[in-house]
Amino acid sequence: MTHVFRYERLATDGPARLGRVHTAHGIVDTPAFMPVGTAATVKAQRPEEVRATGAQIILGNTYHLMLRPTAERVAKLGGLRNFMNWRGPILTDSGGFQVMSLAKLRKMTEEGVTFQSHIDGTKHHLTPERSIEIQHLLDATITMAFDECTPYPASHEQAAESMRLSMRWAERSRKAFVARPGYGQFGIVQGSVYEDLRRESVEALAGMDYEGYAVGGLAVGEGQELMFQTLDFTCPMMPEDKPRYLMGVGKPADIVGAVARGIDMFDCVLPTRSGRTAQAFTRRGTVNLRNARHAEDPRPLDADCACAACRQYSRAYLHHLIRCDEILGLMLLTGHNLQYYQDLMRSLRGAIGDGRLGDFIARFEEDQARGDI
Ligand code: PRF
Ligand code: ZN
Repeated sequence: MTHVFRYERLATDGPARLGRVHTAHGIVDTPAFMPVGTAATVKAQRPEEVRATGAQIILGNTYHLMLRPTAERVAKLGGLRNFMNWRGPILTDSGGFQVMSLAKLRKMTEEGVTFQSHIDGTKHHLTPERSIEIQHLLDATITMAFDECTPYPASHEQAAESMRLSMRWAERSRKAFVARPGYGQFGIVQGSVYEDLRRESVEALAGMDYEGYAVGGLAVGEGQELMFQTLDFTCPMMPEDKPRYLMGVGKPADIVGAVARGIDMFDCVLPTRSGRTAQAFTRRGTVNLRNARHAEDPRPLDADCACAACRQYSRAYLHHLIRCDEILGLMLLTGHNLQYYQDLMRSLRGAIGDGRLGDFIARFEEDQARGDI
């Protein structure tokens, strides 16, 4: 076990990077996908199952855990890793993004945000200092700076004002961070789709010398083309010797395109939200298992997948479980989707290492376009 937080760049293929993040709680091979464990659980999966898919790091949420069971209680129980029995690094989001998407009666000032819990309506306050304190109480391996995710669309003036507030909050977040060996903090680049604002943001954050840098404010309705355009100019501005994390992304094709542009880390609820959508990700694109066409299909969901759902069950059975709202359906589908995402990341790492990312992407796009048969 290493005790220094460090990013090691092993190979590049164009802007894409193959690397390794060393942390107090283990190594993360990058490009990496972090399954989302919002409420101290990756929904419908035991931590050992999540690990078995190849995941080396998961994401936790300040917002949810501060409300239930509270950060102080998690701290008393040995931190989030002990509490949920995840034996690897955890990155926690800082809470502002979740307040804006979930909480009621939100009020934002220079100091921070005041809001009402979506659970019981109780009033709470989050500031950069309190967010970092909560993330420390959770014992997060990687804490995120407290920011405002600029809504889309935003005028240049709105985006500038929002980004500058995030940069003042980033300053306060960095001061509140208590450095320990193997732990790190990431700053979050904002600036919407404006090149000059992204540059101003990267420069402000680089001066604070974070252990890593995230790109925030994307995948908020701008569409894939504008997201890629923004990454095309933002990634080259970011420090080369630090990991780069694209927050809340995304669909498999978004991840592939972002990796090709120089992103190293991702998180997204898509593979684990499958319970609500019955959507399975496969090498031939997405499949909705609720669809009647699967009702008598004896084939596996994805013949090329090594997950339990694909090795042991038919599409017909998965379809049946989902139609009946059976818990096992959720478990199997989530396990498959997580396996698919981790297999994709492993393939991307292999392709970058071999200098054949271009070929891999051409093949990926062809397969996805072919569709499920
Ligand atoms: N900021 C934070 N968390 C986030 C985002 C952000 O901009 C996004 C945007 N896609 C997802 N999660 N702190
Ligand atoms: Zn599978």
